[in-house]
Amino acid sequence: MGWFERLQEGLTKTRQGVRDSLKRLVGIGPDPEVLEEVEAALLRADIGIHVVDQLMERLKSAGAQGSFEEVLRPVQETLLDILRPVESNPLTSLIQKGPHPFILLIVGINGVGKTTTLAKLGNRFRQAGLKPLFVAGDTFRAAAIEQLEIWGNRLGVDVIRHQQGSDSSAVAFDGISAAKARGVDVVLIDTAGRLHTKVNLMEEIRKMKRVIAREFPGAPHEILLVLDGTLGQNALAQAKQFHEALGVTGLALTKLDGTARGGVVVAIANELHIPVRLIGVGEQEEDLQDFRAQDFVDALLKMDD
Ligand SMILES: Nc1nc2c(ncn2[C@@H]2O[C@H](COP(=O)(O)OP(=O)(O)O)[C@@H](O)[C@H]2O)c(=O)[nH]1
Ligand SMILES: [Mg+2]
Repeated sequence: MGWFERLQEGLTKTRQGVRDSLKRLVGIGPDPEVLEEVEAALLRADIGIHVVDQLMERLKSAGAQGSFEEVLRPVQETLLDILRPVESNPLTSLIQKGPHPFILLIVGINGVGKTTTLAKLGNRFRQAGLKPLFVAGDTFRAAAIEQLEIWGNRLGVDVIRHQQGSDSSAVAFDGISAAKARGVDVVLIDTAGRLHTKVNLMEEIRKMKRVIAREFPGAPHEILLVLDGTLGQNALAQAKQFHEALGVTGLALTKLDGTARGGVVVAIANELHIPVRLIGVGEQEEDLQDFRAQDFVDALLKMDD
């Protein structure tokens, strides 16, 4: 199955609910009862209350529609208007044109897919002819360091690591020194994501940021926040928190292959306007795609039937 099919399959429930309710608008115009159903279905799609309000305004003023395509059109247009501005150039081309080495810090809470996304990115950069370096900045758990080493071995990417429990800023510092010495093009720095000491976590990453900037002025060049697409509105809350604390420059939405809640991408785009760089659609190294607004809206609304 291709990535688009997987995304489309992941969004099946969301799409069916929205489509079934919208279909009832065909031929009858803005009937209040049907509109209420549409509103409920849109809310369940996790695109967020503000976007639902925008859509409802457009649907109410649309008048009677002769076909399903006509009913769908304003919905598609509204979603595209929100998602197009957060589409970005592929990270690979930003790195090829950008500072050297390009330093990328990956942040997010535990279990969202940071380490996996980092590995997938490393794989992709290598395929584009770039030389990546992994830095095991999640020093909190021994398993996290090991996980990154396994990926490094599998992909043939060097890993800079310290012992478990050591200072994450120190390993970031070493990573950058190593990158300069070894002619690395892009440094991917993993971080911890434990939640029970949230304030400390943000402090720790802020410190990493400072140490990185001291060692390489202007860096980190990208602070990539990884969000788990299955978390729905919780992902939006996390995005706000991380953005406020760290100044996020890009987003990766993971697990869109298995979720009914992927519509949250729309809510996040509408509220935070942070470029959405990537979507994760599986657990393997090739299961990472550049975010494309049109593809996403198609997966959210279109069906082959
Ligand atoms: N289905 C699916 N699973 C994913 C995706 N990204 C990551 N995972 C899985 O999510 C789990 C946690 O990932 P990990 O990278 O260790 O998260 P971290 O704690 O943020 O570093 C692992 O089992 C991954 O294989 C994705 O796009 N789709
Ligand atoms: Mg991890």
